[in-house]
Amino acid sequence: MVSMEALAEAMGELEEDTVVELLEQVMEEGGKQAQEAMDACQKGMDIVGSYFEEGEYFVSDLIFAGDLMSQAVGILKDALISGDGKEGPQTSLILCTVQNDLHDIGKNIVRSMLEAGGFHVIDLGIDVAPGTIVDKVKETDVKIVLLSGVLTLAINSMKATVEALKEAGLRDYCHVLIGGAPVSAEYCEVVGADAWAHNPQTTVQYCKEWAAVS
Ligand code: B12
Repeated sequence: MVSMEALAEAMGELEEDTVVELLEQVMEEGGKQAQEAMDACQKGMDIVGSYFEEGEYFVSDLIFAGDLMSQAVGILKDALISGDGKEGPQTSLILCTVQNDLHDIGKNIVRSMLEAGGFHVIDLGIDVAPGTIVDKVKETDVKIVLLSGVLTLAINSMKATVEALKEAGLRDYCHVLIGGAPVSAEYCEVVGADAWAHNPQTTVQYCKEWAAVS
């Protein structure tokens, strides 16, 4: 069994070899600890964030941490994602990281989970302006829009996106789900979204419910 404390610590200290070794051990042991390992990696990212705030780490360390986190997701992916994607509703939906935010590791995890759940994900990428999202909703006629954001200021961009959907007369026809580290029930109300989630599994549940009624 892999020690999750050791994994979180190695991630926080950016010890790449140890992180890879521990994650490979999780997979060699059948992947049962994959979700726990994912959570430990995220704890490690919080440690990285604290070091950054304290001035001990720099932007270059954040870049390295991002690469290491992507590598971790790559190793754990097969054990994290269940389902062959064929049983899902095959509904199309839009997913992106909102304007002014360049963080996409969490968004990419959500995308993988949704695809495994049978959804067709139209991924608009990062730093996506409200107008671009509105145009894509019009063009594709999707009924589900998922907004990701990791920076606190992403909340403003999410709110601007919901307002742009309203102005375009589209808000009543599509469900909006927001996710990412700063998101909460309170922010969900501020943004004017239908729901919020941190957990990709909950996201798939919401989307399945909405796909069934749209
Ligand atoms: C890696 C990293 C970066 C990398 C990102 C690389 C990449 N490709 O994404 C780079 C180097 C680009 C970066 C840049 C910056 N970063 Co940065 N970064 C991080 C770090 C260390 C990890 C983020 C991460 O990937 N976490 C792991 C993923 C898996 O977690 P997650 O995104 O939360 O996603 C999960 C859930 O939230 C959820 N989820 C995510 N999206 C969605 C969407 C939906 C719809 C749903 C339902 C769920 C969901 O599912 C995921 C899986 O569980 C964090 C620290 C931290 N504690 O997270 C800081 C952090 C986010 N960064 C921070 C800062 C300040 C910056 C910079 C401003 C630094 C600078 N001075 O330049 C820039 C901003 C650039 C910009 N405009 O966006 C701050 C943000 C502070 C704040 N509150 O706003 C943090 C918190 C660090 C800190 N403590 O100071 N960063």
